[in-house]
Amino acid sequence: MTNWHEIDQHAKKWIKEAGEIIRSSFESTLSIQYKSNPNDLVTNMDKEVEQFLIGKIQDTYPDHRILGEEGYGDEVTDLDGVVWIIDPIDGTMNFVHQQRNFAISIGVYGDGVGYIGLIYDVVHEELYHAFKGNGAYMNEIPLPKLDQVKIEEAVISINPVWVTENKRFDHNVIVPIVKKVRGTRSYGSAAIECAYVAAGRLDAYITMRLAPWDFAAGIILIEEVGGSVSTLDGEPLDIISKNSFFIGEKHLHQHVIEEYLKK
Ligand code: 2AM
Ligand code: CA
Ligand code: CA
Ligand code: CA
Repeated sequence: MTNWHEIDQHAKKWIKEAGEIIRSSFESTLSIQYKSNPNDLVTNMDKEVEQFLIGKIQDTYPDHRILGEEGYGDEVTDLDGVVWIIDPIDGTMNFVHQQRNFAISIGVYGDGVGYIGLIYDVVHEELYHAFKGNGAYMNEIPLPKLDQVKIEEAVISINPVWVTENKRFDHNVIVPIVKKVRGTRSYGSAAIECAYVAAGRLDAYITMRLAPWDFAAGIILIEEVGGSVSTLDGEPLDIISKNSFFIGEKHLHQHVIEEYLKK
């Protein structure tokens, strides 16, 4: 039997320790490299934090598998058994340019079911935490279920690039949504955007392509506050693949799917 409460206690401890490693790094010089292109950054801290977390997980749970963005974990192509999905720094560009608006993200799955979601906004010391069936919390304060919101009163997160012509999605479908809502924001960290939707600071988040480590923790938080999670077509996510991504308060989510995205 998997002891999810024990895993939860360990995960919380390790994510806070990883946060401390990042905070103390602000005094030293970063080494920054490009990945696929000059806007796709990785630093020595992304790698160091991923290796730190993987070391802790492997020492304690040698039979668990780990999918991490920077590739120090396992080749994971299915979700059998216990799988940790981790992003050591979500929002690396923010980490490099702003030293804020980034987070550590850890989602723990058992046979494909999300049990534990942790998102740690290191600089603001905000730990968002969800445990399946037990609600979502910010620093141990329970997050209420999301209240119904009308599109005219919604604040949604979307990157402005998606209202310009792009190869992923017809921007002519997105523009009317942006015109209709009360306001738009873009934080540049999918994990923080998920945490903010869960906390009611945002009503929805729309983006065209996220990887498993970007959303693995976030979707567990959203489910625990009664929000909806889907692709832009309104289909369920494939947890171990890249997906388009749309989360939000459930009535707003359904309205946007029916009136804008599926038309
Ligand atoms: P990262 O900082 O961990 O790379 C930025 O809008 C958000 O998208 C961040 O959460 C960022 O995560 C993520 N992101 C950056 N490049 C991406 C890519 N090629 N595919 C999917 N997500 C990406
Ligand atoms: Ca990255
Ligand atoms: Ca990420
Ligand atoms: Ca990352």
